[in-house]
Amino acid sequence: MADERFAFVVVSNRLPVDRVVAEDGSASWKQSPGGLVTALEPVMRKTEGAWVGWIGQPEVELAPFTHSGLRIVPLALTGGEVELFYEGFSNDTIWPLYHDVIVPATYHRDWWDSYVAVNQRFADQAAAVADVGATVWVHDYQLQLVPRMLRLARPDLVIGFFNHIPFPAYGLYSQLPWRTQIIEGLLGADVIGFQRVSDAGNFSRAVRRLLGYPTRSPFIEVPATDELPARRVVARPFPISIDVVAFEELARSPAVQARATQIRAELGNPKTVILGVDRLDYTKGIGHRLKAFSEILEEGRLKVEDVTLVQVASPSRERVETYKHLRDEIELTVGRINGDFGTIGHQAVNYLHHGFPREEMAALYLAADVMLVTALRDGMNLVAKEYVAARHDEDGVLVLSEFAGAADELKTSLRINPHDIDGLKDAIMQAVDMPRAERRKRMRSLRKRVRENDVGHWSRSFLRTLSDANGGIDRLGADLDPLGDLEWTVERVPKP
Ligand code: GDG
Repeated sequence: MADERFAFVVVSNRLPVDRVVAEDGSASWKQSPGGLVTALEPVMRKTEGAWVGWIGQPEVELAPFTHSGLRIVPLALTGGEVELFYEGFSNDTIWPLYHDVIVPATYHRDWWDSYVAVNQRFADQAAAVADVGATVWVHDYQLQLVPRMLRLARPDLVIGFFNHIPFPAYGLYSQLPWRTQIIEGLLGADVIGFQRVSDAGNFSRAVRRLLGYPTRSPFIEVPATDELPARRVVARPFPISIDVVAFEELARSPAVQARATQIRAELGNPKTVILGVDRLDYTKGIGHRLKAFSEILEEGRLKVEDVTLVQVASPSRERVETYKHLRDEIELTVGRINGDFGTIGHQAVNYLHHGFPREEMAALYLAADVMLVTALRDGMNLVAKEYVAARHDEDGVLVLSEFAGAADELKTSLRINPHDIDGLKDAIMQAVDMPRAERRKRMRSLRKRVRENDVGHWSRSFLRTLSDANGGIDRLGADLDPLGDLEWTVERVPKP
């Protein structure tokens, strides 16, 4: 491994494979189902790329290995680092701050020190495996310092960064004691990608306010310092998506369709099935949705015999205190609603606190007349896109929060403000009562949009922008989409 070098390196906190330890203690690897792997797989294979990341368990040191043709370079984290860098700074400082402080962000200097140290290790590992002039694509909020660290170590590299979560308005961002270091860290990249136009705008404003660099969207002019020459950085939106074809295929399979029918039957064949699918996270607005649903039942606008809300809340960050409280709160509310409105044969809310295979998710989407996405803040929300991709029958109604990135694209959904409980209730009723012709019309146009921008398009347009930012040399030799996508174009402007 010592001299293995790659032309394309992806760096993310978690690796795209999960380590499964059997009862006899033997370990094997399973590819995690995320769309990111699917999107990057063609480029990874073509370039024989490598993926640097953590395996998700503390204190496990592993040598690099190959899994289904992907070169995996694991990076070990100690128990202390998991606590300070991951659960602390990443998930209890940056995550709440970047999601508009729905819960207060916690600032601890020792968490920050660990964040710096771990980011440096990720950067060192990436620098060690990247070939001369390689393209390195760094992902997400856990690794915001890596682009600059990498550039200082390896000025020859082409560096991209994609932020999967929102970037907050300056009024909130300015709370962060290390706000300048983070901005400088990100500006080490050639291209910084965000989910929404507003996220890219918030970032450029933070650069102007904190560093005073000139910006002319999508460009940021970074002046020369003692350490680095002057550079032009691109900061713009690239709305992420899913593998639409694969998801639709799954939903079309006879087994999944049969399972969808069976799910409805198991629920007692109510007139309406409403569905929520989320990681159990305070950003997803699960409490708001439950409140709206219980008031609808209370006011008699729907009867428990006619409607069931299925809420999948997959376990998430269970060691972080805020998440423990959230779980208690949600489960108390579900219990109250079922106690108040349930009958012997009918449960108002079918609450499922566990993860499911993808086949079951697809069957749930097909079984649901109404899909509720009520996020208070969400980078994109892939669940909304999966629901649309699954509905090859052109039926079903998507109720979608305007605070989810997906709302920018999915304009014929019923868009709601989840804080406006009356508005949310009205939208749920509109969805329940919507005539078939209108459902079909709206779903058709959602499906057109989702098909136009699938995850392959997303990754190709990011990599195309990255190669354009470097004088248009397609060093990956990959088959990249031309730009001109999604209401957003980047002029080809020569580097200063
Ligand atoms: C972050 C950003 C952004 C959920 N439960 C199960 C399961 N899931 C799958 C869904 C979907 C994914 O997890 C969740 O994606 P989201 O986009 O909804 O949310 P985050 O996890 O918060 O993701 C988000 C995303 O990054 C990508 O950039 O959109 O805004 O927060 O694919 O289907 N999958 C299976 N079983 C479950 O129980 N198999």
